[in-house]
Parts: sequence; structure tokens; C-alpha cells
Amino acid sequence: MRFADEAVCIGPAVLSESYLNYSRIICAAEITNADAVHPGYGFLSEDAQFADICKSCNIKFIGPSPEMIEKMGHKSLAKNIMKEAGVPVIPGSNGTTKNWKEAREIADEIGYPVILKASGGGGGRGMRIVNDNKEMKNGYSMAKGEVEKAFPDSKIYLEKFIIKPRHIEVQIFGDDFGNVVALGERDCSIQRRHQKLIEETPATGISEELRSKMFEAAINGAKKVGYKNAGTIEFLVNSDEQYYFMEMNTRIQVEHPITEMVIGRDLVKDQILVAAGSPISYSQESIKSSGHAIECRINAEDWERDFIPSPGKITSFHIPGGPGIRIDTHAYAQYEILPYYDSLVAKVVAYGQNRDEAIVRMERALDELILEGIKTNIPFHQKVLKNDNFRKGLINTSFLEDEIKNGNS
Ligand code: MV4
Repeated sequence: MRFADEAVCIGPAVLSESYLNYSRIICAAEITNADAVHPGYGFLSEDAQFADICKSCNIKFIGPSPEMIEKMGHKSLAKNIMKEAGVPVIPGSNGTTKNWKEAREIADEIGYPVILKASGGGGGRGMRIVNDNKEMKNGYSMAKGEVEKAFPDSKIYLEKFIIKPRHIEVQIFGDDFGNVVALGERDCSIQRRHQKLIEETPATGISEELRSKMFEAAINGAKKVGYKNAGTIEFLVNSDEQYYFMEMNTRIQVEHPITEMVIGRDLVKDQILVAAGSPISYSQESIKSSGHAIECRINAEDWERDFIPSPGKITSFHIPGGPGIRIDTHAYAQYEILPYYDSLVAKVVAYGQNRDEAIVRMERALDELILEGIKTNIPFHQKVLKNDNFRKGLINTSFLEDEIKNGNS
């Protein structure tokens, strides 16, 4: 904010009166005579209604159309659309389920375990695993209760539960002229309570054949729906290298810098260009990915106390540098981390010619990163980077549970 040419106060800390308030944001855009709004990756970045309001105010929303955000926000609908485009999707209900009996019939057919998900959800909220036929009645009603509390759309869909999958997402980009490119994949399997902590690209241990199949599927899916601007197609990949579409994110994501590092492009610049009506200026064939990049998300959290938030003043701050190190942060010495917002303080991104070099550079960068006055998850990252299975690239969505105990144990 201090670096900006102009800044406008949009309201108090309460989110409903500032960052989540459509009219406050539109007012700020009007006051500054802004042509466009970049929605970032939180708050209103996947809010179809906000994108629609921008449109009606003649302010360009830097992202896909309101209709696209709406469609992809209905997770079961998004699956059907991708299935029609020939993208493999996780087996399960065709659309949402009417009741527990229907869910049980489908599950009896495809086999247990299954997972119940909120069609209006995402990010892991309102999910429930059902292990057998006898669990369905109770499991369904528990899921329904949670989903009704959490989301306006309380419909539920069902999927085969994939055991210890890898979470691999493909970065795609579309323009106004029907061009779509795939800019590489990211492995985001290292998560805790559906919060990603470490991401890397390229994904380790997947064949070139699987990678190109996923790119092709992602491009076909995005072309089929006429996708514009930056988006991510999320896949789950099982131990037999089968890949299944899970959901689509209609925003730029926190972890986009690792893709920028290996392809040498500025994705936010590209978002602005495409939003301004420029065509994508390069072909799929011209995209050359080289080397390996890893991101560690540094959060203001006390990882020894079950990752509870640790807001407060940063008393000293030293940022590491050197070859292949990129730090994205809004913080500085004497900056106060407020309790109202996300606990992400910095992204440490390490690039190397190969995975080993990226890991070693990341370890050095984390050693040299000094953040005092608050607790952070830096020691957690150091523990993961030392882990033998992580070093071997043997990771999946259960890695943390299976391999990393918390601070005191
Ligand atoms: C799944 C899954 C296995 N099978 N779906 C969905 C939202 C995302 N944040 C996590 N999700 C998952 N969906 C099917 N059909 C595994 C995950 C998953 C997960 C599930 C339970 C506990 C931790 C998890 C970590 C990553 C992914």
C-alpha cells in the first residue's frame, strides 16, 4: 500500500465492511478512475456477483467472466462439463444426490470408501468419508448438517474416495480469441487441513506421458468452456498414475510464482494483458520449462501449538537472497501482523537446475530468513525438507499425517 501511487481507505478491519464489501471496492475504483480491478487470490477473487457488478460498472474484472466463475463454483456441474469435454473425472454421482438412499445406491455400485462433498463448497469444507454401506445413513446426515451451516448451496455430490492421491494442478491461461495454453503443473500434496504449505514444479515422479495427458485434458476442458484468463485445473493422481479432474479454480493462485520461475513468464502481467484484450503472444510449443521450483509458505503460526495463529509485531526481519531465491512478502521490520487476515507472511521460492538444487537452496534460504517477534512455521518446513521420503519425492496428500509429527513430538 505504501508503495502504491494512490491508496484509498475502504473501511474498517471487519471484512464485511471492507475487502468483502462490493460497493466499497467499486467506490475505490471510481474515486481513482481505475479501468480494472485485480481481485488477487482471496476475498472476492472467485465471487461471480462481484465480477458481474464490475462489468455493469464498466470496470474490467481481471479474471474470467461472471458466468464462468458461477459455473465452476458448482463443483458437480464443473465435473459434468469436464466429463463432456473428455476429461477423466473422479467416478461418482452424476450431478448432486437427492438423499442418502440414492447416495448409498451409487456407492454400492462403485464401491467404498466414498467421499461426500458440498457442490457449493471447495477447499475441503463439508467433506465426509463414508467407509461402508452401514455408515451412509448417518454419514450423509452429518455431511448435510455441516454443509447447510457452511454454504448457501447445500447440495451434496459423491465420489469414490481416492486413497493417498497426489494433488496435481495444471496452470492454464485463455484469451478472448479462443487460445488456451497449459503452463505446467504443480504438485500441491503437502497440505495440512486443506491449507497448502509446500508446492513444487515439475511434479516429482510422474512420467512425461502422464504429464502431457494432463496438459491435453486441461487444455481441452478449458477450450470447451471458452475459458479466459488464468485458471487452474486440479487433478487427483492415484498410485497407478490414473488422473482424475477434481475441480477448477477460476483465479490466479498463491503458488503461481513456482510456475513463473520455471517458464520465465510474469503471470500477473499476462493476466492484465489478456484482460485488456491482447491475445496470448506465444504458442504452446514455445513454452519451455526448465529446472525445478519449490515454494514454502511462511505463516505467522505457532507450529508447536497445533499451528495456532501468532499475530503481532515483527521486531526484526531479514530476507535471504542469492541465486534462485525469490521472496514475495508484504511485511517488513516493525510491521504488525493483524489477526483479521490470513496468516501468510511470506512466500519463499527456491529455483534450481534440478530438484536437489532447489531443495538445498530452499534450506539455505530458510536458515537465513530471520523473522522475530512472532512465531512462524519455518521449523516445520525445515523438518519436511530433511525428511527422507520428501527427498525421494515420495509425497501424497497424507504425507504430513504419515511422516511429520508436530513440534513437541
Ligand atoms: C478427495 C480426496 C480423495 N478422493 N476426493 C478435496 C478438497 C481438497 N482440499 C481435499 N480434497 C480431497 N478430495 C476424492 N474423491 C482427497 C482429498 C484430500 C484430502 C482429503 C482428506 C484429508 C486430507 C486431504 C488432503 C488433500 C486432499
